[in-house]
Amino acid sequence: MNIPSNIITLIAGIILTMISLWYGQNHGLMPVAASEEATQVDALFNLMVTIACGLFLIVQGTLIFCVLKFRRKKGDTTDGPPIEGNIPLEIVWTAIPTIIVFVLSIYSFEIYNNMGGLDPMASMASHHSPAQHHHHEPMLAMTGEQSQLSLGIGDSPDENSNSPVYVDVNGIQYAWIFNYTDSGIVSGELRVPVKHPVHLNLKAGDVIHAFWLPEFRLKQDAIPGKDTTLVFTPTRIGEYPIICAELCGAYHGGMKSRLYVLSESDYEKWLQENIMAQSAQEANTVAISTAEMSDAEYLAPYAQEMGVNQEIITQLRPIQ
Ligand SMILES: [Cu+2]
Repeated sequence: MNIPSNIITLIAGIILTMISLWYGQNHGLMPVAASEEATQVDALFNLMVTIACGLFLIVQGTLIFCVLKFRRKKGDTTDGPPIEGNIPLEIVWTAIPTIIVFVLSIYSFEIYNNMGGLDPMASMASHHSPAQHHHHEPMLAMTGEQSQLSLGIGDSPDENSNSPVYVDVNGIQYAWIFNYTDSGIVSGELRVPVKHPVHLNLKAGDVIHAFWLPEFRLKQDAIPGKDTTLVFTPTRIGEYPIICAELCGAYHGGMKSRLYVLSESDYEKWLQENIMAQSAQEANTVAISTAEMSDAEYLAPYAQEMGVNQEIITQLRPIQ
């Protein structure tokens, strides 16, 4: 059997490429992708896995092939041939990694830009004014709160996108507190409607924390005294972990919360229920305020405890 070596090389190359392409799509290393951003990050990650798989097979394949093919024959005590340098080979193995690095850097830069990484100002400027979505005015033209510089991942302006949800996120040792700017709801868990852009404004109350959503492929630092932004669009209804990814103290490992992506109607329902619950709570707080109570109201719980008739207390007059 005498197959020309370049045919063998070609066949090996095809097999290697097919294995790499398959593994790049089927590595199973990532959790489910639950945001628009995740799809882009995964595309880059899959490309890197494909390349890494190909390189691994080439390097390890060559190594194993050489160990078997060029092993010392029995009784052979001669030296190997004195090979010194190979210019074309060196050019090839320098050029290929260079091209790979260029492709990956341009591609990842493109994705970062798509996700609004270079334009976090846009998300600040468009706060509560969707009409301005496409106007990237220079910083000097902005006034008031809009001039506040914010670092982070902004959004890619999209005319067809649904109305955004704005949430202030406060990271403290050891919890995340979510404050819905539009409805005033305060919660320890984040609930968002599916397919609506979510604008998070991150603050830290004590030390640096990091807001990490593995299923959304996003992570953003929460820095004391410096607001940061994170904008994403959930695409998949479900329950996902929120993890603090910055060692922030003794109970850093317990700084976890949940993110619930709800259908639009479920989200509306939750919003209404919580606005009602919150205003009922506020109403209760007012009633309990002792300054506004009559003496009878104030004494009622004590009287009951002491077995004093409610009617006697209503007879009480303030001392003149
Ligand atoms: Cu933390």
